[in-house]
Amino acid sequence: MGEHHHYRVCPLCEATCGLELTLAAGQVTRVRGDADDVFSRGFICPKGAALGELHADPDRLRAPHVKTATGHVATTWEDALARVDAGLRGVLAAHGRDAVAVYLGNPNVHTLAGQLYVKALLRAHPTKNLYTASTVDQMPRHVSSGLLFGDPDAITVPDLDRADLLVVVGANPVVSNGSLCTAPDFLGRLKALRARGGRLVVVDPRRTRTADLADEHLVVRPGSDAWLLAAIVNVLFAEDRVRLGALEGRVTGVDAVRAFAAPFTPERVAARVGVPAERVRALARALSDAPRAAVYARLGSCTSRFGTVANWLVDVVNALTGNLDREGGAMFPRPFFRPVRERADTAGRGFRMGRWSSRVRGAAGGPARAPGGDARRRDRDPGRRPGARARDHRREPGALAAGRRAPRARPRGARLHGRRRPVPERDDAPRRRRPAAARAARAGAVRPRLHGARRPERRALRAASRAARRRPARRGEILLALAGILGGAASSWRRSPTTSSRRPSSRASSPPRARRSRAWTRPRSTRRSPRAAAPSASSTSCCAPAPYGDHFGRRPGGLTLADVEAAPHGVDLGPLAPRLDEVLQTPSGRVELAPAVLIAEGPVLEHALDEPEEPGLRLLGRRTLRSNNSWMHNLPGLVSGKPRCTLQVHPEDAARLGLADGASARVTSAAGTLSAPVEVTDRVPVGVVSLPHGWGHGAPGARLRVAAEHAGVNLNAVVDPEPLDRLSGNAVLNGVPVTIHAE
Ligand SMILES: Nc1nc2c(c(=O)[nH]1)N[C@H]1C(S)=C(S)[C@@H](COP(=O)(O)OP(=O)(O)OC[C@H]3O[C@@H](n4cnc5c(=O)[nH]c(N)nc54)[C@H](O)[C@@H]3O)O[C@H]1N2
Ligand SMILES: Nc1nc2c(c(=O)[nH]1)N[C@H]1C(S)=C(S)[C@@H](COP(=O)(O)OP(=O)(O)OC[C@H]3O[C@@H](n4cnc5c(=O)[nH]c(N)nc54)[C@H](O)[C@@H]3O)O[C@H]1N2
Ligand code: SF4
Ligand SMILES: [Mo]
Repeated sequence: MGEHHHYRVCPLCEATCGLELTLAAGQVTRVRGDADDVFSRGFICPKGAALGELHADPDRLRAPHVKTATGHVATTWEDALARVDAGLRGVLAAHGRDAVAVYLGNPNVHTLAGQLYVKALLRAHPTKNLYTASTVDQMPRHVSSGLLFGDPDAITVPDLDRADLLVVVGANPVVSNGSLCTAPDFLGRLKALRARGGRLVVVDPRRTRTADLADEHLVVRPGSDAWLLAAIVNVLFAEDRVRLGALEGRVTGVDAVRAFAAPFTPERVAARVGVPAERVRALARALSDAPRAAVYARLGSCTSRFGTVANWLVDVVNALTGNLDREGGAMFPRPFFRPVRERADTAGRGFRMGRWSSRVRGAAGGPARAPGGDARRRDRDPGRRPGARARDHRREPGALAAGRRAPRARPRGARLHGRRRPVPERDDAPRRRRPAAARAARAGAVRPRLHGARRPERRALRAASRAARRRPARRGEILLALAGILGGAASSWRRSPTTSSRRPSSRASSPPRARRSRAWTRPRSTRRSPRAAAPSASSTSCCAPAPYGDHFGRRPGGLTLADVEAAPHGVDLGPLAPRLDEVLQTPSGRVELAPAVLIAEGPVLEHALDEPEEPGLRLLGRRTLRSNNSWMHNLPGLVSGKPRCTLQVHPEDAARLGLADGASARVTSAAGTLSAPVEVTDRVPVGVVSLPHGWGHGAPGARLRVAAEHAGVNLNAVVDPEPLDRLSGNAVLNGVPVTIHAE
């Protein structure tokens, strides 16, 4: 049998690299970067290259499992869904829809099915108790964007390919491949920046691989970004360096920002930030002098107590230096799937915060509008609650999870093990779901893989579909079936999930197995493919009504799905362009640089400067090139080599604490304790230790044989779930105070 090549988009991370898959005899025999891909140009990382191995992993679950007295047992999807239906129906009837919480894990945002059908599920089941990985990740960014621009999804990305100065705060894109900045081959782009005479500054407590590349590395104390950025703003005003550029007249609140920053002189914050005042001042001057500069902040800036303040100040600095919405600065990408809004001016409804608080512990809700939500449906959009507190729902009657490994993803996740769960949960099932790329390549099961880079640094639109679409992707079917169940459409999901919410079945009371109910697993010509479903599941998700689309023929020359399908290596939509007026939805119709809730944080931030720091070392997480949060650890090709789940300790701390390289250390925090092997290294500064997250595969019942041999420990066993970023409810995952003892 001959070889076939298929072009797909890697579903593992935001870089969205184009892949060339080689198939022979139904097996993926090779995965390479697609050299002709308009966006990634052949780049691939070790995880993408391992997709074939992931596809073939014998431990990957290929069927749903139900929990029995003797452990988890494989079953059919019909049976699994019938049980979910039976279990949830009772809970919904007795306690109402808020009794069923939903947790959405990270992979949902990397597949077409996730993007389309999760929306359908949430619309069918608008529970207040929605938890997502966003609140252990990027919620501060959404809140600050909501307040500044009126849209929590209006997230600026650095224009990497044209910037002269890039300041990276709390991100390690050389390893993570970038986040909230879709840019395949981030490393290559950073090298290109330097090669054209640009400068790279990295702000990170650890000497990361990105820091290795930088012209300057500011080794900050964990959790201190808000002070550093406030001091930069302070210098911009004090030295009369504020230049709004094209933003002149389109911004409110400049004076309030000046007053906010007044107390935070570089001298005042130096000790707390851990960087001498002169270097802070020099960075502010460099940002103001550079022809085109961008501050880019990510995970490390979000997972701290002042995460929202820090993320707000990032765009404040971008605005005050004239770099917001400017080429080479911090720009707004134009996603292919958002509708074009016809409107007379830039004013909108703005953004409200926290509508409810948790019934269980009074935790603040997330923003009123869920990221990814559509402005027009604000009132029905359930918003998000702190993922760090999802475990509160174990005390409540129902919980449903999609695409998550929450126990390892959330603070104190370890505690979830062994808890009784009310329904056979989906999170047990998908431990090794087929990667979309490899899966899409299976002959006969190909569906369009429309992939518009989520927040592209350069926009690209790609479809990877060659064959006719015979049936919806399994992922989509499952999500629609769950939507049918949760939407109270009785058992109609058995007939056809795509229509279930409109056609409740009258046979709901008959025993599930007695019915002929395999329609949803069997392709039918009447069934709609994701492509056909797209306009109804989400009117924004098909290319026709979207910004580049032909608007069903009304805009000749616009893109059609056929154009996209005819370009297996992608359609290049050109470089980023200024588009602030399209983005703004604030009540004033301007960039509201000084939202009251953020200005009110000034005294809190100032007071915190003088608070004595908690004693102990500070624990940081880290990502490694061959992991993807909690997964990819069951692949021999990725997990072999030096142990990666090590506790990095600076040589001076190691000597002081009597810790030898390779020996075991006990790490204790207010939340818990764990043991890990020590790696003595100056990649971490004195006073800071680091352990990667996503490990701890030795839990009873786990059936990942390779991962179990390299189990590692779960960092989140010692991450305290109590502290949250006040304004966004984001978990404080980094800078955890710990004590360490040799064992
Ligand atoms: N290989 C790999 N790639 C991944 C992932 C993975 O697990 N593995 N995960 C994916 C996901 S879900 C995401 S969200 C992205 C995240 O991608 P990034 O945002 O690049 O996140 P990290 O690589 O964790 O880098 C965060 C950095 O912040 C630093 N840091 C910690 N605390 C502070 C602080 O208070 N201030 C400052 N300035 N820095 C701090 C840490 O030392 C770390 O180097 O990566 C994605 N890509
Ligand atoms: N201490 C600490 N904790 C962290 C972080 C940190 O930096 N430090 N990072 C946080 C971040 S940024 C994030 S995003 C979260 C991630 O938290 P989660 O999203 O909960 O974790 P992942 O490991 O990405 O979980 C992915 C799971 O989904 C499965 N999966 C893959 N594809 C599919 C699919 O198509 N369908 C379904 N149903 N399942 C699928 C995978 O096999 C895996 O089990 O972790 C957070 N936790
Ligand atoms: S960088 Fe991300 S998208 Fe690219 S190959 Fe690696 S995992 Fe896949
Ligand atoms: Mo994430």
